[in-house]
Amino acid sequence: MAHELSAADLIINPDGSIYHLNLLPEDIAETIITVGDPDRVTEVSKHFDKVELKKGKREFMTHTGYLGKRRITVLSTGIGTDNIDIVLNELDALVNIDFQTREIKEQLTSLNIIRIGTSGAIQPDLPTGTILASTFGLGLDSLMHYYIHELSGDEHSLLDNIKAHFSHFKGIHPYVTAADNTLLKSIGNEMAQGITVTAPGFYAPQGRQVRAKNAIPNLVNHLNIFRHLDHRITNLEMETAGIYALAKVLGHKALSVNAILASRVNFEFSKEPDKVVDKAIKMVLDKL
Ligand code: R1P
Repeated sequence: MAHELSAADLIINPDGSIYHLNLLPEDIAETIITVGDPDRVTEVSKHFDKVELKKGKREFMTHTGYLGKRRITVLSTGIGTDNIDIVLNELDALVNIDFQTREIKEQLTSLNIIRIGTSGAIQPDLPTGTILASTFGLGLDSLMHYYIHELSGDEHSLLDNIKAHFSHFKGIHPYVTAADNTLLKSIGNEMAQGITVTAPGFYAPQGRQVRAKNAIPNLVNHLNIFRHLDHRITNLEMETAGIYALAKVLGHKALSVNAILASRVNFEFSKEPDKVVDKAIKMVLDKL
Protein backbone atom coordinates (compact mmCIF):
# COMPACT_ATOMS: atom_id res chain seq x y z
CA MET A 1 0.00 0.00 0.00
CA ALA A 2 1.22 3.51 -0.81
CA HIS A 3 2.42 5.48 2.19
CA GLU A 4 0.42 8.55 3.23
CA LEU A 5 2.67 11.44 4.29
CA SER A 6 1.60 13.05 7.57
CA ALA A 7 0.40 16.65 7.93
CA ALA A 8 3.62 17.40 9.83
CA ASP A 9 5.98 15.85 7.27
CA LEU A 10 4.38 17.50 4.24
CA ILE A 11 2.75 20.77 5.25
CA ILE A 12 0.05 21.96 2.85
CA ASN A 13 -1.48 25.40 3.44
CA PRO A 14 -5.32 25.74 3.74
CA ASP A 15 -5.48 26.92 0.09
CA GLY A 16 -3.76 23.74 -1.08
CA SER A 17 -0.33 25.33 -1.64
CA ILE A 18 2.99 23.95 -0.37
CA TYR A 19 4.13 25.43 2.96
CA HIS A 20 7.00 27.84 2.16
CA LEU A 21 6.86 28.32 -1.60
CA ASN A 22 3.11 29.08 -1.41
CA LEU A 23 2.57 27.36 -4.78
CA LEU A 24 -0.05 24.97 -6.12
CA PRO A 25 1.04 21.97 -8.23
CA GLU A 26 -0.27 23.64 -11.42
CA ASP A 27 1.73 26.83 -10.72
CA ILE A 28 5.10 25.44 -11.85
CA ALA A 29 6.59 24.46 -15.19
CA GLU A 30 8.94 21.50 -15.71
CA THR A 31 11.77 23.93 -16.51
CA ILE A 32 12.69 25.87 -13.37
CA ILE A 33 15.21 28.70 -13.17
CA THR A 34 16.39 29.42 -9.63
CA VAL A 35 18.06 32.66 -8.58
CA GLY A 36 19.25 33.72 -5.14
CA ASP A 37 18.04 37.32 -5.14
CA PRO A 38 14.22 37.81 -5.19
CA ASP A 39 14.72 40.97 -7.32
CA ARG A 40 16.40 38.82 -10.00
CA VAL A 41 13.10 36.98 -10.67
CA THR A 42 11.78 40.00 -12.61
CA GLU A 43 15.12 40.36 -14.39
CA VAL A 44 14.52 36.87 -15.81
CA SER A 45 10.75 37.02 -16.39
CA LYS A 46 10.98 40.41 -18.20
CA HIS A 47 12.40 38.38 -21.11
CA PHE A 48 9.33 36.07 -21.18
CA ASP A 49 6.72 36.54 -23.94
CA LYS A 50 3.98 36.15 -21.35
CA VAL A 51 3.92 35.95 -17.52
CA GLU A 52 0.86 34.03 -16.29
CA LEU A 53 1.57 33.76 -12.56
CA LYS A 54 3.28 35.83 -9.86
CA LYS A 55 3.29 34.53 -6.31
CA GLY A 56 5.61 34.72 -3.32
CA LYS A 57 6.18 34.20 0.38
CA ARG A 58 9.25 35.15 2.43
CA GLU A 59 12.28 35.12 0.07
CA PHE A 60 10.64 32.66 -2.33
CA MET A 61 9.25 34.74 -5.22
CA THR A 62 7.89 32.87 -8.26
CA HIS A 63 6.95 33.92 -11.79
CA THR A 64 5.70 31.37 -14.34
CA GLY A 65 5.29 32.22 -18.00
CA TYR A 66 6.18 31.40 -21.56
CA LEU A 67 9.24 31.95 -23.69
CA GLY A 68 7.84 31.10 -27.12
CA LYS A 69 6.01 27.83 -26.55
CA ARG A 70 8.15 26.78 -23.59
CA ARG A 71 6.61 27.16 -20.13
CA ILE A 72 9.20 28.31 -17.59
CA THR A 73 9.14 29.03 -13.87
CA VAL A 74 11.65 31.39 -12.27
CA LEU A 75 11.91 31.22 -8.51
CA SER A 76 14.15 32.88 -5.91
CA THR A 77 15.76 30.71 -3.27
CA GLY A 78 17.31 33.35 -1.02
CA ILE A 79 20.81 32.58 0.25
CA GLY A 80 22.30 29.26 1.30
CA THR A 81 21.79 25.50 1.14
CA ASP A 82 19.38 25.52 4.12
CA ASN A 83 16.98 27.33 1.76
CA ILE A 84 17.87 24.89 -1.04
CA ASP A 85 16.65 22.06 1.21
CA ILE A 86 13.24 23.77 1.32
CA VAL A 87 13.09 24.73 -2.36
CA LEU A 88 14.16 21.36 -3.80
CA ASN A 89 11.92 19.29 -1.50
CA GLU A 90 8.91 21.53 -2.09
CA LEU A 91 9.38 21.68 -5.89
CA ASP A 92 9.65 17.89 -5.87
CA ALA A 93 6.50 17.57 -3.75
CA LEU A 94 4.60 19.81 -6.18
CA VAL A 95 5.24 17.37 -9.05
CA ASN A 96 5.72 14.01 -7.36
CA ILE A 97 3.24 13.90 -4.47
CA ASP A 98 -0.53 13.76 -4.90
CA PHE A 99 -1.73 16.56 -2.58
CA GLN A 100 -5.21 14.98 -2.29
CA THR A 101 -4.05 11.55 -1.09
CA ARG A 102 -0.63 12.69 0.30
CA GLU A 103 0.92 9.69 -1.44
CA ILE A 104 3.97 9.59 -3.70
CA LYS A 105 2.85 9.34 -7.34
CA GLU A 106 3.61 6.16 -9.27
CA GLN A 107 4.73 8.16 -12.33
CA LEU A 108 7.51 10.51 -11.23
CA THR A 109 8.36 13.78 -13.01
CA SER A 110 11.95 14.90 -13.51
CA LEU A 111 12.35 18.69 -13.47
CA ASN A 112 15.06 20.66 -15.27
CA ILE A 113 16.48 23.01 -12.64
CA ILE A 114 18.86 25.74 -13.80
CA ARG A 115 20.42 28.10 -11.28
CA ILE A 116 21.52 31.57 -12.43
CA GLY A 117 23.61 32.90 -9.56
CA THR A 118 26.41 35.28 -8.73
CA SER A 119 29.82 34.05 -7.70
CA GLY A 120 33.49 34.85 -7.05
CA ALA A 121 36.24 33.30 -9.19
CA ILE A 122 39.41 31.87 -7.65
CA GLN A 123 41.48 31.35 -10.82
CA PRO A 124 43.33 34.38 -12.27
CA ASP A 125 42.29 33.57 -15.88
CA LEU A 126 38.58 33.93 -14.97
CA PRO A 127 38.02 37.70 -14.73
CA THR A 128 34.86 39.45 -13.56
CA GLY A 129 32.25 39.27 -16.32
CA THR A 130 32.93 35.57 -17.01
CA ILE A 131 29.88 33.30 -17.27
CA LEU A 132 30.71 29.86 -15.89
CA ALA A 133 28.81 26.56 -15.81
CA SER A 134 29.54 24.32 -12.80
CA THR A 135 30.78 20.86 -13.83
CA PHE A 136 30.57 19.69 -10.21
CA GLY A 137 29.19 21.16 -7.00
CA LEU A 138 31.57 20.71 -4.07
CA GLY A 139 29.72 21.32 -0.81
CA LEU A 140 31.53 22.47 2.32
CA ASP A 141 28.19 22.86 4.13
CA SER A 142 26.46 20.07 6.03
CA LEU A 143 23.16 19.67 4.10
CA MET A 144 23.98 16.32 2.54
CA HIS A 145 24.96 14.73 5.88
CA TYR A 146 21.20 14.35 6.39
CA TYR A 147 20.38 12.51 3.13
CA ILE A 148 21.50 9.22 1.62
CA HIS A 149 23.47 10.35 -1.37
CA GLU A 150 24.90 7.75 -3.73
CA LEU A 151 27.87 8.72 -5.87
CA SER A 152 28.94 7.75 -9.39
CA GLY A 153 32.48 6.45 -9.97
CA ASP A 154 33.62 9.88 -11.21
CA GLU A 155 32.10 11.63 -8.20
CA HIS A 156 33.73 9.09 -5.86
CA SER A 157 37.24 9.53 -7.22
CA LEU A 158 36.91 13.33 -7.19
CA LEU A 159 35.61 13.24 -3.60
CA ASP A 160 38.42 10.94 -2.43
CA ASN A 161 40.96 13.35 -3.88
CA ILE A 162 39.22 16.36 -2.31
CA LYS A 163 39.03 14.66 1.10
CA ALA A 164 42.78 13.99 0.98
CA HIS A 165 43.39 17.65 0.00
CA PHE A 166 41.21 18.82 2.94
CA SER A 167 42.38 16.24 5.50
CA HIS A 168 44.08 18.77 7.79
CA PHE A 169 40.95 20.99 8.02
CA LYS A 170 39.06 19.76 11.08
CA GLY A 171 35.26 19.55 10.86
CA ILE A 172 34.94 19.93 7.07
CA HIS A 173 33.26 16.95 5.40
CA PRO A 174 32.84 17.80 1.72
CA TYR A 175 30.34 16.26 -0.68
CA VAL A 176 30.40 16.23 -4.47
CA THR A 177 27.80 15.93 -7.24
CA ALA A 178 28.19 16.31 -11.00
CA ALA A 179 26.04 18.60 -13.15
CA ASP A 180 23.45 16.93 -15.33
CA ASN A 181 25.50 16.15 -18.41
CA THR A 182 22.72 16.89 -20.92
CA LEU A 183 22.10 20.36 -19.45
CA LEU A 184 25.85 21.01 -19.18
CA LYS A 185 26.29 20.21 -22.88
CA SER A 186 23.21 22.03 -24.13
CA ILE A 187 23.35 25.18 -21.93
CA GLY A 188 26.93 25.35 -20.65
CA ASN A 189 28.76 24.53 -23.88
CA GLU A 190 29.79 28.12 -24.68
CA MET A 191 30.58 29.04 -21.08
CA ALA A 192 33.72 28.66 -18.97
CA GLN A 193 33.45 25.51 -16.87
CA GLY A 194 34.82 24.25 -13.57
CA ILE A 195 34.15 22.88 -10.09
CA THR A 196 32.07 25.25 -7.96
CA VAL A 197 32.59 25.30 -4.20
CA THR A 198 29.47 25.92 -2.16
CA ALA A 199 30.33 27.47 1.20
CA PRO A 200 28.18 27.66 4.37
CA GLY A 201 28.76 31.42 4.65
CA PHE A 202 30.01 34.48 2.78
CA TYR A 203 32.97 35.72 4.84
CA ALA A 204 35.43 33.32 6.56
CA PRO A 205 33.74 30.26 4.94
CA GLN A 206 34.80 31.77 1.59
CA GLY A 207 38.19 32.91 2.91
CA ARG A 208 37.22 36.59 3.27
CA GLN A 209 39.15 38.34 6.03
CA VAL A 210 37.33 41.28 7.60
CA ARG A 211 37.53 41.73 11.40
CA ALA A 212 36.93 38.28 12.92
CA LYS A 213 39.95 35.96 12.83
CA ASN A 214 39.71 33.17 10.24
CA ALA A 215 40.33 29.59 11.46
CA ILE A 216 41.43 28.46 7.99
CA PRO A 217 44.18 30.73 6.68
CA ASN A 218 44.69 30.85 2.89
CA LEU A 219 41.45 28.97 2.12
CA VAL A 220 41.20 30.46 -1.38
CA ASN A 221 44.78 29.50 -2.21
CA HIS A 222 44.18 25.98 -0.93
CA LEU A 223 41.14 25.59 -3.20
CA ASN A 224 42.94 27.26 -6.11
CA ILE A 225 45.80 24.71 -6.20
CA PHE A 226 43.57 21.59 -6.14
CA ARG A 227 43.70 19.48 -9.32
CA HIS A 228 41.90 16.24 -10.25
CA LEU A 229 42.55 14.87 -13.77
CA ASP A 230 41.75 17.94 -15.90
CA HIS A 231 39.41 19.44 -13.27
CA ARG A 232 40.10 22.48 -11.10
CA ILE A 233 38.08 24.52 -8.64
CA THR A 234 37.01 27.75 -10.32
CA ASN A 235 34.59 29.63 -8.10
CA LEU A 236 32.83 30.06 -4.75
CA GLU A 237 29.16 30.64 -3.93
CA MET A 238 26.47 29.31 -1.58
CA GLU A 239 23.86 27.06 -3.29
CA THR A 240 25.14 24.97 -6.23
CA ALA A 241 26.32 21.83 -4.40
CA GLY A 242 23.05 21.55 -2.49
CA ILE A 243 21.02 21.93 -5.69
CA TYR A 244 23.10 19.35 -7.57
CA ALA A 245 23.05 16.80 -4.74
CA LEU A 246 19.36 17.07 -3.80
CA ALA A 247 18.30 17.18 -7.46
CA LYS A 248 20.16 13.92 -8.00
CA VAL A 249 18.70 12.31 -4.86
CA LEU A 250 15.18 13.27 -6.02
CA GLY A 251 15.68 12.36 -9.69
CA HIS A 252 15.80 15.86 -11.19
CA LYS A 253 18.34 17.37 -13.61
CA ALA A 254 20.33 20.41 -12.52
CA LEU A 255 22.82 22.92 -13.90
CA SER A 256 24.31 25.96 -12.18
CA VAL A 257 25.36 29.01 -14.21
CA ASN A 258 27.52 31.55 -12.41
CA ALA A 259 27.86 35.25 -13.23
CA ILE A 260 31.39 36.00 -11.99
CA LEU A 261 31.14 39.33 -10.13
CA ALA A 262 34.32 39.09 -8.05
CA SER A 263 37.83 37.83 -8.63
CA ARG A 264 39.12 36.65 -5.28
CA VAL A 265 42.66 36.26 -6.60
CA ASN A 266 42.83 39.52 -8.58
CA PHE A 267 41.06 41.29 -5.64
CA GLU A 268 38.44 42.93 -7.89
CA PHE A 269 34.67 43.38 -7.95
CA SER A 270 32.75 44.03 -11.20
CA LYS A 271 31.97 47.68 -12.02
CA GLU A 272 28.86 46.52 -13.92
CA PRO A 273 27.38 43.62 -11.90
CA ASP A 274 23.85 44.04 -13.34
CA LYS A 275 25.20 43.72 -16.90
CA VAL A 276 27.08 40.53 -16.02
CA VAL A 277 23.97 38.99 -14.46
CA ASP A 278 21.89 40.01 -17.50
CA LYS A 279 24.47 38.38 -19.79
CA ALA A 280 24.15 35.11 -17.82
CA ILE A 281 20.33 35.30 -17.96
CA LYS A 282 20.35 35.85 -21.75
CA MET A 283 22.88 33.06 -22.35
CA VAL A 284 20.64 30.62 -20.46
CA LEU A 285 17.34 31.76 -22.01
CA ASP A 286 18.86 31.61 -25.53
CA LYS A 287 19.62 27.91 -25.01
CA LEU A 288 16.20 26.88 -23.68
C1 R1P B 1 25.84 36.03 -1.55
O1 R1P B 1 25.96 37.39 -1.82
C2 R1P B 1 24.81 35.37 -2.44
O2 R1P B 1 25.14 35.60 -3.83
C3 R1P B 1 25.40 34.37 -4.50
C4 R1P B 1 25.71 33.40 -3.37
O3 R1P B 1 25.57 32.06 -3.76
C5 R1P B 1 24.79 33.85 -2.27
O4 R1P B 1 23.48 33.37 -2.43
O5 R1P B 1 24.34 33.92 -5.29
P1 R1P B 1 22.96 34.71 -5.65
O6 R1P B 1 23.35 36.00 -6.28
O7 R1P B 1 22.21 33.83 -6.60
O8 R1P B 1 22.21 34.90 -4.35
